[in-house]
Amino acid sequence: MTARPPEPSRTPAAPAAAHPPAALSLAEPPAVPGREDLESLLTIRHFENLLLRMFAEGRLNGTTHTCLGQEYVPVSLAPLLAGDHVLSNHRGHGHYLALFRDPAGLLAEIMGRTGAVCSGVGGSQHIRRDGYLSTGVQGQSLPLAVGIGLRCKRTGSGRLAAAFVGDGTWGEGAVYEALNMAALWRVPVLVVVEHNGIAQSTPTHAQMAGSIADRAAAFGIDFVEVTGHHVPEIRECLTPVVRRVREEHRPAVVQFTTHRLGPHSKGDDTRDPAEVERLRAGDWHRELTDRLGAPFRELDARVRADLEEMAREVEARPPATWTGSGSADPRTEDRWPN
Ligand SMILES: Cc1ncc(C[n+]2csc(CCOP(=O)(O)OP(=O)(O)O)c2C)c(N)n1
Ligand SMILES: [Mg+2]
Repeated sequence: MTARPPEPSRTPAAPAAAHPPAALSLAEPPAVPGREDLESLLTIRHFENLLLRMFAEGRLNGTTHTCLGQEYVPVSLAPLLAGDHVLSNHRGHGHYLALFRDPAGLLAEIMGRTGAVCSGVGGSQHIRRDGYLSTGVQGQSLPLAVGIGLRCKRTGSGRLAAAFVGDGTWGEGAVYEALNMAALWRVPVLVVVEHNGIAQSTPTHAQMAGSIADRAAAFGIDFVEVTGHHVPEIRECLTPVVRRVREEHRPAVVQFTTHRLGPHSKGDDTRDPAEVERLRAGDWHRELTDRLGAPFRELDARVRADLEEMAREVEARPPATWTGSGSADPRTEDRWPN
């Protein structure tokens, strides 16, 4: 089963019929992602591996948080959120790459080289482009998303605000103030939770009482749990959920129950290697390699080689220069705050 339907919501104004269909019937075996999705998945996987290698080789400074194992989350959602406001977090490379397919702009940003998407002043965690904004401050994005979503509703723009957060971020009080306003004012906000069971080095069970589902229910907010990693099915399941947020202004929380395969940031994995190896056994990349064989391995090798080449080219560029605030970068169309 890929996704569990939401529990009945207690939002008073909402008729019961507004909820998603009870069960998603899955094709067996699961559908294979299309070419574009495969390329996005592999681009994110190899981009993140490349960053870890470059750090180990002393070619990168600062810090980074890779989304290894979680790549399918933003890839599933990207076409559903085209043109929307997307608020990302510290683990945001996959969110950015799935939406913009711009590994060179992101690497240049991380390295502070010409062509950087934010002129090199944002780095790994603070990216702004079109309606996309990331922050390394846990929980900061939710109040922002509610404000932006409210503006979307009032202007009738048809857009929504989606915020990606981790499970550990549910320890931040701002999350609950934001959920309260989102429910009360019927704001088109989609909260995407990447529940990887850990926050830095603290397992979720050691820091979270109850569940995210119950917390959403406390505010009468729709909740959906996604437990699989098959992009076409996840997208199909979430299409009506996103539509309801957008058109009926019903906030929703979608929890992806997922796995972090890499360290928290660069080399700080405190877990037992055997546990990580167990998680790797269920990785989408391993499954697609087994199922698709040679064509997948060829695509995998090509994407990886292209990124290596891109990295060499970006590394050789001169430093980025920042000319001040505003939308100097032609890629950044000013979509705020509509
Ligand atoms: C307000 C705030 N507190 C603490 C941190 C330090 N910090 C960075 S990531 C992280 C863990 C976040 O865990 P989770 O929300 O589960 O996301 P994950 O890293 O698992 O993707 C913490 C505590 C921060 N960035 N912001
Ligand atoms: Mg986490």
